[in-house]
Amino acid sequence: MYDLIGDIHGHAGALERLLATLGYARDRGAWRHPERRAVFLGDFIDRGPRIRDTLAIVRGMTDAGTALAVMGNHELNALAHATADPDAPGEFLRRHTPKNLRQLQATHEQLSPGELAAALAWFRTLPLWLDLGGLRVVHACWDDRRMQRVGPADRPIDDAFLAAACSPRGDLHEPVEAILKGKEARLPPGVTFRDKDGADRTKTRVRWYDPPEGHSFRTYAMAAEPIDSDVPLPEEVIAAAVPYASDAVPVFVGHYWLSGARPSLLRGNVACLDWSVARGGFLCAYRWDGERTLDPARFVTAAP
Ligand SMILES: [Mn+2]
Repeated sequence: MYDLIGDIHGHAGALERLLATLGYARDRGAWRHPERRAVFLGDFIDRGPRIRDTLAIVRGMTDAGTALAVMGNHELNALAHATADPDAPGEFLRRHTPKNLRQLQATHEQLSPGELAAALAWFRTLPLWLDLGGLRVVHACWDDRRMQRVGPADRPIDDAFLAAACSPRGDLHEPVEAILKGKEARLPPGVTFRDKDGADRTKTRVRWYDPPEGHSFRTYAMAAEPIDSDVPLPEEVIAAAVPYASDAVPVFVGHYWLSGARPSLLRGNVACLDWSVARGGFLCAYRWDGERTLDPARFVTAAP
């Protein structure tokens, strides 16, 4: 059985406390549990104080076979940041703008060039999602239609894939963005909201798991993005939606910077385990024992 663990972002102390609470102990170089395996939902790097130790713990566990892990958007961004853009000589697939450099700043400060290169080589081995039979794992959004376009979840993350996925003109850009960053809807004219960084946004992340019919922007936006608009969703948002079936096996995601005193489910078979450990929240796990309907009593948390 599996213990799902949300976005860590360099908070190795919280990770060690969480693993200990879950019954894992360090033994022969890796954290292990006698009966269980951990599954990491991506976003290991950036922001937090102990990125090197976070990578050592997660990688030690995946190498030892005591954990699985999927790629987060921060890992994909780091790869794109370091990969030349074949269509723009001298440029990288992810441009080195001040905003993009800021996102990677803590990682660049804490890892030596050799450590960063080793981390990037490992990121290339991470699957984009995991279908484990009784449960599914993806960083931001499970969407069968887009996953079919991307190909097998363990396709090699080579430079050709990165160019197709990370260049806005690449033919895999739209599906990979949806899978690793979630789905967004452009807000009606004149409607904006202020995000946690103080920026005014003209798009909102949507509740991709729910059928969109009959919703307004207010009711279809993710809870962390309160949209003050009862305008119905436009046809193109409804047409592009691939909601997650309510009778499908549970799916676990990270990514969404949820906040609250304690974790809650998005739906009976959809759980987000990103409770903002890197911004005033906590690290969050879910102890899964095969249940088809998730149980909020199975969340386990650790303070940063
Ligand atoms: Mn994250």
